[in-house]
Amino acid sequence: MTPRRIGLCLLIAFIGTFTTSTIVNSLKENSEAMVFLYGAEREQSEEKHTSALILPTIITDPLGDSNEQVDVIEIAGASSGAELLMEVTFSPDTDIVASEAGGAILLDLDQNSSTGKSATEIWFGLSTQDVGCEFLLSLYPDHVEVREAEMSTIVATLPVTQTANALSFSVPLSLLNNDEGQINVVAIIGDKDGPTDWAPEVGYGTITGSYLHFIPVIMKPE
Ligand SMILES: [Ca+2]
Ligand SMILES: [Ca+2]
Ligand SMILES: [Ca+2]
Repeated sequence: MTPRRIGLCLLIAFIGTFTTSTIVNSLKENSEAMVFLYGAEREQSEEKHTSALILPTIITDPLGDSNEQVDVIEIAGASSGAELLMEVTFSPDTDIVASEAGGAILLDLDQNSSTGKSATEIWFGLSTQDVGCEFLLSLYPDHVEVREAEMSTIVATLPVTQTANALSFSVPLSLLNNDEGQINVVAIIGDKDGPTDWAPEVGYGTITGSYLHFIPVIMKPE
């Protein structure tokens, strides 16, 4: 007999109505009950979905490749129609507060490395980090500064949510030249004394502009 599906619900929510901390905290607290996907709906399956994708991973970086204490391992990000949402995850032994972990996140809004500032023009970026950034984010444990890249002018200071080994935040796209949300990204991560890790060291990660959806949570009968 074909298993009867129960508990099928489809909630499509524009994330712009939530704050980042609400999203992240809610998803972490409800990871067993909620599947959070970004962009196009993925194929439904007969399996019970138990894993939660909080934000899509756009950059992974090796664990243990930093000579210093601050070691980034993942950057996740997505955009809704109104906001850029990001989360920077550090190694479990990174002490975010003691190290004053943070860094510079370079945003290539037009996805064109020949426009804007190159990574080498921004705080010890690498020549192999292939962006031309129009904006950058100066990340600290408790806040993030949105800077226009050309003159490094601060256009806004926004709150950061800190968890055990990650920092997350949201930036209204209205602060980023009303970008449509497709953005190439590289990061120069560091501590209070300087850079300690780069992500990625070659190329870039890409945030894809689309709406965020809650999609069906399908559960089999026990
Ligand atoms: Ca690393
Ligand atoms: Ca550019
Ligand atoms: Ca764009």
